[in-house]
Amino acid sequence: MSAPLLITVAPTGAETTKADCPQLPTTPEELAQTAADCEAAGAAMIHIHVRDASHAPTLDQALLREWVAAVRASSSLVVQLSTGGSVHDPIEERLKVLDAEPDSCSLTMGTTNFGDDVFLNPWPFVKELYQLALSRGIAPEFELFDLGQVHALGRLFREFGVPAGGKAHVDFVMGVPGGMPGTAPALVAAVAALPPEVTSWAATGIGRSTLSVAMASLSMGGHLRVGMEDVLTISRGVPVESNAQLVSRAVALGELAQRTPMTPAECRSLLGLS
Ligand code: KMH
Ligand code: ZN
Repeated sequence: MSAPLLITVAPTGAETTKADCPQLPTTPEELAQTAADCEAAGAAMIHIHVRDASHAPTLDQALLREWVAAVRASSSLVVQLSTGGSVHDPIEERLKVLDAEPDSCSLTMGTTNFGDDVFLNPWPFVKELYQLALSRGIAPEFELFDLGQVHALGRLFREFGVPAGGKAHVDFVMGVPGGMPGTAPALVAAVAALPPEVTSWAATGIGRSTLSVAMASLSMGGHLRVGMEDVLTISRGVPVESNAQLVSRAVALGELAQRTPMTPAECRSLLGLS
C-alpha cells in the first residue's frame, strides 16, 4: 500500500432538513454514534455543523461545545467545526465558532453563489478568521469552491504566512451550483494552481459529482471528504443509509488505489497539530 488516505466525514451540513432525511444526524447523541461508526469504518476527521433542538442549523455556543464534547467522548476523530455555518449565519457569529475549541476549522477562501443563495466570505472576514485560527492553534482547512479562491490562498499566505508547523491542508468543494464543476478537468486545474505552501489536499464532489470527484482525487494522490452534507444518495435514486456507509465506500475506493485509511493520529500530524 502507498500513501495513507485521509477520509474526512461531513455528516450533517446545514442544508438538508431532518424531515427530508430522517437518517441525518442532528442531535449530539446521533452525532456521537455517527462519529464512532465512521471512525470504525475508516474516517480520521469529522467536519461538524450543529443543529438545535428543532433540528435547525445553529451556531449557539453552548451547543457547539456540547457537540464537540459528544464527538470527543465517543471517538478519537480530529474535530473540525464549520465556520461556514448556513448561508443565513452572520459573520460575527461565524468567527465565534473558534471559541468552542475545535482541533480544526473550515475557512472558505471567498464568496460563492450557493444555489439561489450567497455564501458570504469577504476578504476582511477571511483574514480575520485566519489570524484568529493561527493565534488559537486551530488548524484551518481551506475550503476552495472555485479557482479564484485557490489563487486567493497564495495571497493569504504572502500576507500572513503559513499555519503553525508549516502544514496547510485544503479541501476542494466541487459541484456546488455557483462554484467550480465536479469534474476531473476542474480538479486538475485547481490542483495545478495551488500555491507551493499547500502540503495536502482533499476533494469532495457535491451530489451526482461525488464519485467522479473521489476517483479523480485518488488518481492524483489526493484525500477524500465524504458524508451526507455533500450527498444523499448512494446511487441514482437510492438514499444513503448512514454516513458510515459513505466512509466505507471511500475506504473501498482507496483500497483499489492502494491507499490505507489514515488514523486520527496521522491526521493530526498531517494538519500540524500536536
Ligand atoms: N453550508 C454552506 C453554506 C463550511 O462548512 O465551511 C457552507 C459550508 C462550508 O458548508
Ligand atoms: Zn460544511
